[in-house]
Amino acid sequence: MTRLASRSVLLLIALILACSPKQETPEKNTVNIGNGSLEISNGWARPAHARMMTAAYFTIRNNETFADTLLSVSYANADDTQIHESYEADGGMMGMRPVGAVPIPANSGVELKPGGIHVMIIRPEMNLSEGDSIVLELAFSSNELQLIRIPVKASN
Ligand SMILES: [Cu+2]
Repeated sequence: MTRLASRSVLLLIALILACSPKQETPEKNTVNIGNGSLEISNGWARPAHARMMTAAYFTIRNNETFADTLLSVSYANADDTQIHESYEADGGMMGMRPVGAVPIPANSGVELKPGGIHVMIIRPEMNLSEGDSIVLELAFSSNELQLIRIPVKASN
């Protein structure tokens, strides 16, 4: 094998490893940011087939005396990740729509949950099965980026 070809094989292996949900940097499901001023806990994501859609949830507690904002959430192994809110449309039908950001008031918290604000994972590359875990990257206005690892399960 030429040197270039062996490099290509190594690159391919690295790409395969990078795409596996279980090979990402392990992070805890409960994280404290900035001496515990911001706490993220109780995260989970629903199982999904590859290329479909699913939702993820977690609780954010802000122990600071100033407000914060969840600017965005991303899952690396999906086409897109959006923050959505559920709402009751005309006729009592439930719909959902993207929200730009989620305010987290001082000394308060926000719970992302079914029927409320949630993270929409759009077209994951692989099946997300019960027992798997995924890493989400959260961006806050007060901090740069925070990784959390959350389990995949059918209900909380
Ligand atoms: Cu949604």
